[in-house]
Amino acid sequence: MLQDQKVSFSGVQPSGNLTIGNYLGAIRNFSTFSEQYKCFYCVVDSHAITVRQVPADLRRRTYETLALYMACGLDPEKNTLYVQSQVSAHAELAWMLNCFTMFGELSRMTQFKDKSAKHADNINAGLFTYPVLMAADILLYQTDVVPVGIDQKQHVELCRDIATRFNALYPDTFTIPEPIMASSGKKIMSLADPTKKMSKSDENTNAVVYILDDKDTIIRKFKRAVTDSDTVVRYAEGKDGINNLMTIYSCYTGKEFDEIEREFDGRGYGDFKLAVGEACADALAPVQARFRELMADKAYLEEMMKKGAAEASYYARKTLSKVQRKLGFVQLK
Ligand code: ATP
Ligand code: LTN
Repeated sequence: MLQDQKVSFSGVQPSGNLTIGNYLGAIRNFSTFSEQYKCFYCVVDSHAITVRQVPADLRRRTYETLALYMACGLDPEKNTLYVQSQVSAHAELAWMLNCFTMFGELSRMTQFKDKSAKHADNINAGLFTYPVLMAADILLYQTDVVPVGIDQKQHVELCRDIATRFNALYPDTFTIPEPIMASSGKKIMSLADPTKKMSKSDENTNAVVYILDDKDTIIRKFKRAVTDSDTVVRYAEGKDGINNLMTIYSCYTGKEFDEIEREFDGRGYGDFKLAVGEACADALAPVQARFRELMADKAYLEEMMKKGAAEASYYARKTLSKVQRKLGFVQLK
Protein backbone atom coordinates (compact mmCIF):
# COMPACT_ATOMS: atom_id res chain seq x y z
CA MET A 1 0.00 0.00 0.00
CA LEU A 2 1.11 3.54 -0.59
CA GLN A 3 2.85 5.29 2.27
CA ASP A 4 -0.05 7.55 3.24
CA GLN A 5 -2.94 5.48 1.89
CA LYS A 6 -5.59 4.79 4.51
CA VAL A 7 -6.75 1.26 5.22
CA SER A 8 -10.26 -0.16 5.63
CA PHE A 9 -10.80 -3.63 7.12
CA SER A 10 -13.91 -5.64 7.94
CA GLY A 11 -15.19 -9.18 8.14
CA VAL A 12 -18.35 -11.26 8.00
CA GLN A 13 -18.72 -14.75 9.48
CA PRO A 14 -19.79 -17.56 7.14
CA SER A 15 -22.04 -18.76 9.96
CA GLY A 16 -25.35 -18.66 8.09
CA ASN A 17 -27.10 -17.19 5.10
CA LEU A 18 -26.37 -13.49 4.90
CA THR A 19 -29.21 -11.12 5.75
CA ILE A 20 -30.21 -7.65 4.63
CA GLY A 21 -28.88 -6.58 8.07
CA ASN A 22 -25.40 -7.77 7.07
CA TYR A 23 -25.83 -6.01 3.74
CA LEU A 24 -27.22 -2.65 4.91
CA GLY A 25 -25.19 -2.50 8.13
CA ALA A 26 -21.87 -3.66 6.77
CA ILE A 27 -21.21 -4.93 3.22
CA ARG A 28 -22.94 -2.04 1.44
CA ASN A 29 -20.57 0.36 3.19
CA PHE A 30 -17.43 -1.61 2.38
CA SER A 31 -17.39 -0.31 -1.19
CA THR A 32 -17.56 3.34 -0.15
CA PHE A 33 -13.87 2.98 0.76
CA SER A 34 -12.77 1.00 -2.31
CA GLU A 35 -11.58 3.95 -4.37
CA GLN A 36 -9.53 5.89 -1.87
CA TYR A 37 -8.51 3.33 0.73
CA LYS A 38 -6.57 0.12 0.63
CA CYS A 39 -9.36 -2.32 1.53
CA PHE A 40 -9.20 -5.76 3.12
CA TYR A 41 -12.49 -7.64 3.44
CA CYS A 42 -12.29 -11.01 5.01
CA VAL A 43 -14.55 -14.06 5.35
CA VAL A 44 -13.91 -14.80 9.02
CA ASP A 45 -14.27 -18.58 9.14
CA SER A 46 -12.05 -18.91 12.22
CA HIS A 47 -14.53 -16.74 14.12
CA ALA A 48 -17.41 -18.92 12.95
CA ILE A 49 -16.13 -22.05 14.74
CA THR A 50 -16.69 -20.43 18.14
CA VAL A 51 -20.14 -21.99 17.76
CA ARG A 52 -20.53 -25.49 16.32
CA GLN A 53 -20.66 -25.63 12.52
CA VAL A 54 -21.42 -28.50 10.16
CA PRO A 55 -18.15 -28.75 8.14
CA ALA A 56 -19.81 -29.08 4.72
CA ASP A 57 -22.04 -26.07 5.46
CA LEU A 58 -19.12 -23.98 6.66
CA ARG A 59 -17.17 -24.82 3.50
CA ARG A 60 -20.10 -23.95 1.22
CA ARG A 61 -20.86 -20.72 3.07
CA THR A 62 -17.24 -19.64 2.84
CA TYR A 63 -17.49 -19.71 -0.96
CA GLU A 64 -20.92 -18.09 -0.80
CA THR A 65 -19.79 -15.24 1.44
CA LEU A 66 -16.86 -14.48 -0.84
CA ALA A 67 -19.19 -14.62 -3.87
CA LEU A 68 -21.64 -12.31 -2.10
CA TYR A 69 -18.90 -9.78 -1.39
CA MET A 70 -18.27 -9.64 -5.13
CA ALA A 71 -21.96 -9.77 -6.08
CA CYS A 72 -22.57 -6.80 -3.77
CA GLY A 73 -20.10 -4.80 -5.82
CA LEU A 74 -16.68 -5.41 -4.30
CA ASP A 75 -14.24 -5.72 -7.16
CA PRO A 76 -11.44 -8.19 -6.27
CA GLU A 77 -9.00 -6.06 -8.27
CA LYS A 78 -9.68 -3.04 -6.06
CA ASN A 79 -10.20 -4.81 -2.73
CA THR A 80 -8.27 -7.62 -1.11
CA LEU A 81 -10.97 -10.26 -0.58
CA TYR A 82 -9.85 -13.38 1.28
CA VAL A 83 -10.55 -16.11 3.80
CA GLN A 84 -9.24 -15.67 7.35
CA SER A 85 -7.99 -19.24 7.97
CA GLN A 86 -5.87 -19.02 4.79
CA VAL A 87 -3.72 -16.28 6.35
CA SER A 88 -2.10 -17.81 9.42
CA ALA A 89 -0.82 -14.48 10.73
CA HIS A 90 -4.33 -13.85 12.16
CA ALA A 91 -4.07 -16.79 14.56
CA GLU A 92 -0.47 -15.94 15.44
CA LEU A 93 -1.11 -12.30 16.31
CA ALA A 94 -4.26 -13.27 18.23
CA TRP A 95 -2.14 -15.35 20.62
CA MET A 96 0.22 -12.46 21.28
CA LEU A 97 -2.65 -10.03 21.82
CA ASN A 98 -4.28 -12.48 24.23
CA CYS A 99 -1.37 -11.67 26.51
CA PHE A 100 -2.31 -7.98 26.38
CA THR A 101 -6.05 -8.38 26.94
CA MET A 102 -7.60 -8.55 30.38
CA PHE A 103 -10.05 -11.19 31.58
CA GLY A 104 -12.30 -8.43 32.95
CA GLU A 105 -12.42 -6.65 29.59
CA LEU A 106 -13.55 -9.80 27.77
CA SER A 107 -16.12 -10.55 30.48
CA ARG A 108 -17.86 -7.27 29.71
CA MET A 109 -18.46 -8.00 26.01
CA THR A 110 -22.19 -8.12 25.38
CA GLN A 111 -21.86 -10.49 22.39
CA PHE A 112 -20.07 -12.99 24.69
CA LYS A 113 -22.84 -12.70 27.26
CA ASP A 114 -25.55 -13.15 24.59
CA LYS A 115 -23.85 -16.05 22.82
CA SER A 116 -22.99 -17.87 26.03
CA ALA A 117 -26.62 -17.62 27.10
CA LYS A 118 -27.67 -18.98 23.70
CA HIS A 119 -25.07 -21.77 23.59
CA ALA A 120 -24.98 -22.67 27.29
CA ASP A 121 -23.69 -26.17 26.51
CA ASN A 122 -20.63 -24.85 24.66
CA ILE A 123 -19.14 -21.81 26.37
CA ASN A 124 -15.68 -22.45 24.99
CA ALA A 125 -12.54 -20.35 25.41
CA GLY A 126 -12.72 -19.30 21.74
CA LEU A 127 -16.11 -17.70 22.30
CA PHE A 128 -14.56 -15.75 25.18
CA THR A 129 -11.42 -14.64 23.32
CA TYR A 130 -13.26 -14.00 20.03
CA PRO A 131 -12.73 -10.20 20.29
CA VAL A 132 -8.96 -10.73 20.55
CA LEU A 133 -8.92 -12.56 17.21
CA MET A 134 -11.02 -9.72 15.83
CA ALA A 135 -8.48 -7.20 17.17
CA ALA A 136 -5.70 -9.19 15.47
CA ASP A 137 -7.65 -9.12 12.17
CA ILE A 138 -7.88 -5.36 12.32
CA LEU A 139 -4.42 -4.51 13.69
CA LEU A 140 -2.49 -6.74 11.28
CA TYR A 141 -3.28 -4.34 8.43
CA GLN A 142 -2.61 -1.07 10.30
CA THR A 143 -6.28 -0.31 9.76
CA ASP A 144 -7.72 3.20 9.98
CA VAL A 145 -11.44 2.44 9.55
CA VAL A 146 -13.63 -0.56 10.32
CA PRO A 147 -17.09 -0.41 8.68
CA VAL A 148 -19.46 -2.42 10.90
CA GLY A 149 -22.99 -2.54 12.29
CA ILE A 150 -23.54 -1.04 15.73
CA ASP A 151 -23.37 -4.42 17.48
CA GLN A 152 -19.64 -4.60 16.68
CA LYS A 153 -18.78 -1.14 18.03
CA GLN A 154 -17.87 -2.52 21.46
CA HIS A 155 -15.43 -5.00 19.90
CA VAL A 156 -13.72 -2.30 17.84
CA GLU A 157 -13.43 -0.16 20.98
CA LEU A 158 -11.77 -3.06 22.78
CA CYS A 159 -9.41 -3.40 19.82
CA ARG A 160 -8.49 0.27 20.24
CA ASP A 161 -7.80 -0.31 23.95
CA ILE A 162 -5.58 -3.31 23.22
CA ALA A 163 -3.66 -1.40 20.55
CA THR A 164 -3.24 1.65 22.80
CA ARG A 165 -1.96 -0.55 25.64
CA PHE A 166 0.48 -2.31 23.32
CA ASN A 167 1.70 0.98 21.83
CA ALA A 168 2.30 2.39 25.31
CA LEU A 169 4.69 -0.51 26.00
CA TYR A 170 6.12 -0.76 22.49
CA PRO A 171 5.71 2.61 20.76
CA ASP A 172 4.52 3.01 17.17
CA THR A 173 3.43 -0.58 16.64
CA PHE A 174 -0.23 -0.28 15.64
CA THR A 175 -2.49 2.27 13.96
CA ILE A 176 -5.50 2.94 16.20
CA PRO A 177 -8.64 2.06 14.18
CA GLU A 178 -12.04 3.73 14.21
CA PRO A 179 -15.41 2.01 13.85
CA ILE A 180 -17.49 3.48 11.00
CA MET A 181 -21.24 2.98 11.07
CA ALA A 182 -23.78 3.79 8.40
CA SER A 183 -26.02 6.71 9.41
CA SER A 184 -29.01 4.59 8.43
CA GLY A 185 -28.96 0.78 8.56
CA LYS A 186 -26.45 0.28 11.37
CA LYS A 187 -29.02 -1.82 13.21
CA ILE A 188 -31.72 -3.54 11.19
CA MET A 189 -34.22 -5.21 13.48
CA SER A 190 -35.93 -8.61 13.35
CA LEU A 191 -39.25 -8.65 11.48
CA ALA A 192 -40.77 -10.87 14.18
CA ASP A 193 -39.48 -8.91 17.18
CA PRO A 194 -38.43 -5.38 16.22
CA THR A 195 -36.73 -4.83 19.56
CA LYS A 196 -34.16 -7.50 18.60
CA LYS A 197 -31.37 -7.32 15.98
CA MET A 198 -32.00 -9.17 12.72
CA SER A 199 -29.48 -12.00 12.90
CA LYS A 200 -28.45 -14.66 10.39
CA SER A 201 -28.45 -17.30 13.10
CA ASP A 202 -32.07 -16.62 14.13
CA GLU A 203 -34.04 -19.88 14.08
CA ASN A 204 -37.20 -18.10 12.95
CA THR A 205 -36.58 -17.63 9.21
CA ASN A 206 -39.63 -15.35 8.94
CA ALA A 207 -37.87 -12.84 11.19
CA VAL A 208 -35.03 -12.48 8.73
CA VAL A 209 -34.78 -11.41 5.08
CA TYR A 210 -31.86 -13.16 3.43
CA ILE A 211 -29.98 -11.54 0.56
CA LEU A 212 -30.76 -14.63 -1.50
CA ASP A 213 -34.52 -14.82 -0.76
CA ASP A 214 -36.68 -14.71 -3.89
CA LYS A 215 -39.12 -11.87 -4.52
CA ASP A 216 -42.24 -13.73 -3.35
CA THR A 217 -40.56 -14.79 -0.12
CA ILE A 218 -39.34 -11.25 0.54
CA ILE A 219 -42.80 -9.78 -0.03
CA ARG A 220 -44.44 -12.45 2.14
CA LYS A 221 -41.95 -11.83 4.98
CA PHE A 222 -42.52 -8.07 4.92
CA LYS A 223 -46.30 -8.58 4.81
CA ARG A 224 -46.05 -10.63 8.00
CA ALA A 225 -43.70 -8.20 9.75
CA VAL A 226 -44.80 -7.30 13.27
CA THR A 227 -45.95 -3.67 13.52
CA ASP A 228 -48.46 -2.01 15.89
CA SER A 229 -52.16 -1.30 16.19
CA ASP A 230 -51.82 2.24 14.83
CA THR A 231 -52.44 2.73 11.09
CA VAL A 232 -50.32 5.76 10.26
CA VAL A 233 -46.89 5.34 8.65
CA ARG A 234 -44.71 7.64 10.73
CA TYR A 235 -41.39 7.40 12.52
CA ALA A 236 -42.02 7.66 16.25
CA GLU A 237 -40.98 6.29 19.60
CA GLY A 238 -42.71 3.01 20.44
CA LYS A 239 -43.32 2.17 16.78
CA ASP A 240 -40.31 -0.15 16.51
CA GLY A 241 -41.75 -2.29 13.72
CA ILE A 242 -42.68 0.66 11.50
CA ASN A 243 -39.45 2.48 12.32
CA ASN A 244 -37.52 -0.57 11.17
CA LEU A 245 -39.50 -0.86 7.92
CA MET A 246 -39.04 2.86 7.27
CA THR A 247 -35.30 2.48 7.81
CA ILE A 248 -35.13 -0.42 5.36
CA TYR A 249 -37.25 1.46 2.80
CA SER A 250 -35.10 4.55 3.21
CA CYS A 251 -31.89 2.52 2.72
CA TYR A 252 -33.18 1.04 -0.54
CA THR A 253 -34.85 4.14 -2.00
CA GLY A 254 -32.68 6.92 -0.57
CA LYS A 255 -35.88 8.68 0.64
CA GLU A 256 -35.91 10.61 3.92
CA PHE A 257 -38.41 9.69 6.65
CA ASP A 258 -40.62 12.76 6.12
CA GLU A 259 -40.80 11.97 2.41
CA ILE A 260 -41.88 8.40 3.22
CA GLU A 261 -44.52 9.68 5.64
CA ARG A 262 -45.94 11.91 2.89
CA GLU A 263 -45.83 9.11 0.32
CA PHE A 264 -47.95 6.83 2.53
CA ASP A 265 -50.20 9.50 4.00
CA GLY A 266 -53.75 8.13 4.09
CA ARG A 267 -52.63 4.67 3.00
CA GLY A 268 -52.53 1.68 5.33
CA TYR A 269 -49.69 -0.53 6.55
CA GLY A 270 -50.52 -3.11 3.85
CA ASP A 271 -49.55 -0.76 1.00
CA PHE A 272 -46.42 0.32 2.83
CA LYS A 273 -45.25 -3.22 3.57
CA LEU A 274 -45.72 -4.17 -0.08
CA ALA A 275 -43.67 -1.14 -1.20
CA VAL A 276 -40.85 -2.05 1.24
CA GLY A 277 -40.85 -5.65 -0.03
CA GLU A 278 -40.74 -4.53 -3.66
CA ALA A 279 -37.97 -1.99 -3.12
CA CYS A 280 -35.90 -4.59 -1.28
CA ALA A 281 -36.52 -7.41 -3.80
CA ASP A 282 -35.77 -5.13 -6.78
CA ALA A 283 -32.50 -3.98 -5.22
CA LEU A 284 -31.45 -7.55 -4.46
CA ALA A 285 -32.30 -9.01 -7.90
CA PRO A 286 -29.03 -7.98 -9.64
CA VAL A 287 -26.98 -9.09 -6.60
CA GLN A 288 -28.65 -12.52 -6.75
CA ALA A 289 -28.08 -12.86 -10.49
CA ARG A 290 -24.39 -12.03 -10.16
CA PHE A 291 -24.11 -14.36 -7.16
CA ARG A 292 -25.45 -17.29 -9.19
CA GLU A 293 -22.94 -16.62 -11.97
CA LEU A 294 -20.06 -16.51 -9.51
CA MET A 295 -21.12 -19.67 -7.67
CA ALA A 296 -21.20 -21.55 -10.96
CA ASP A 297 -17.47 -20.93 -11.33
CA LYS A 298 -15.74 -22.39 -8.26
CA ALA A 299 -12.36 -22.33 -10.01
CA TYR A 300 -12.60 -18.56 -10.38
CA LEU A 301 -13.59 -18.15 -6.72
CA GLU A 302 -10.64 -20.27 -5.67
CA GLU A 303 -8.31 -18.24 -7.86
CA MET A 304 -9.61 -15.07 -6.16
CA MET A 305 -9.18 -16.69 -2.72
CA LYS A 306 -5.56 -17.53 -3.54
CA LYS A 307 -4.83 -14.07 -4.85
CA GLY A 308 -6.50 -12.45 -1.83
CA ALA A 309 -4.69 -14.65 0.69
CA ALA A 310 -1.31 -13.94 -0.93
CA GLU A 311 -1.92 -10.18 -0.91
CA ALA A 312 -3.22 -10.16 2.66
CA SER A 313 -0.34 -12.35 3.90
CA TYR A 314 2.19 -9.96 2.45
CA TYR A 315 0.89 -7.05 4.57
CA ALA A 316 0.01 -9.17 7.61
CA ARG A 317 3.53 -10.67 7.79
CA LYS A 318 5.06 -7.20 7.92
CA THR A 319 3.08 -6.30 11.04
CA LEU A 320 3.57 -9.72 12.58
CA SER A 321 7.31 -9.57 12.21
CA LYS A 322 7.36 -6.04 13.67
CA VAL A 323 5.41 -7.30 16.72
CA GLN A 324 7.69 -10.34 17.12
CA ARG A 325 10.74 -8.08 17.01
CA LYS A 326 9.28 -5.69 19.57
CA LEU A 327 8.35 -8.53 21.93
CA GLY A 328 11.87 -9.98 21.84
CA PHE A 329 11.25 -13.12 19.82
CA VAL A 330 14.36 -14.37 18.03
CA GLN A 331 13.88 -13.93 14.28
CA LEU A 332 15.99 -15.99 11.90
CA LYS A 333 17.04 -14.39 8.63
P1 ATP B 1 -24.65 -14.18 13.90
O1 ATP B 1 -26.13 -14.25 13.98
O2 ATP B 1 -24.00 -15.44 13.41
O3 ATP B 1 -24.00 -13.59 15.12
P2 ATP B 1 -24.82 -11.73 12.40
O4 ATP B 1 -26.01 -11.77 11.51
O5 ATP B 1 -24.87 -10.89 13.61
O6 ATP B 1 -24.34 -13.20 12.73
P3 ATP B 1 -22.06 -11.14 11.63
O7 ATP B 1 -21.28 -12.00 10.73
O8 ATP B 1 -21.77 -11.27 13.08
O9 ATP B 1 -23.64 -11.30 11.44
O10 ATP B 1 -21.90 -9.64 11.18
C1 ATP B 1 -21.31 -9.17 9.99
C2 ATP B 1 -21.48 -7.69 9.90
O11 ATP B 1 -22.88 -7.38 9.72
C3 ATP B 1 -21.06 -6.93 11.17
O12 ATP B 1 -20.44 -5.72 10.80
C4 ATP B 1 -22.34 -6.66 11.88
O13 ATP B 1 -22.29 -5.51 12.71
C5 ATP B 1 -23.29 -6.43 10.71
N1 ATP B 1 -24.67 -6.75 11.07
C6 ATP B 1 -25.14 -7.97 11.47
N2 ATP B 1 -26.46 -7.90 11.71
C7 ATP B 1 -26.83 -6.62 11.48
C8 ATP B 1 -28.07 -5.92 11.58
N3 ATP B 1 -29.18 -6.53 11.96
N4 ATP B 1 -28.09 -4.60 11.28
C9 ATP B 1 -26.97 -3.96 10.89
N5 ATP B 1 -25.77 -4.56 10.79
C10 ATP B 1 -25.68 -5.87 11.08
N1 LTN C 1 -17.01 -9.97 14.95
C1 LTN C 1 -17.62 -9.61 13.73
C2 LTN C 1 -16.97 -10.23 12.53
C3 LTN C 1 -15.55 -9.82 12.47
C4 LTN C 1 -15.05 -8.52 12.15
C5 LTN C 1 -13.64 -8.62 12.24
C6 LTN C 1 -15.66 -7.31 11.82
C7 LTN C 1 -14.47 -10.60 12.73
N2 LTN C 1 -13.33 -9.89 12.57
C8 LTN C 1 -12.83 -7.52 12.01
C9 LTN C 1 -14.82 -6.20 11.58
C10 LTN C 1 -13.44 -6.30 11.68
C11 LTN C 1 -19.07 -10.04 13.82
O1 LTN C 1 -19.42 -10.88 14.56
N3 LTN C 1 -19.87 -9.45 13.06
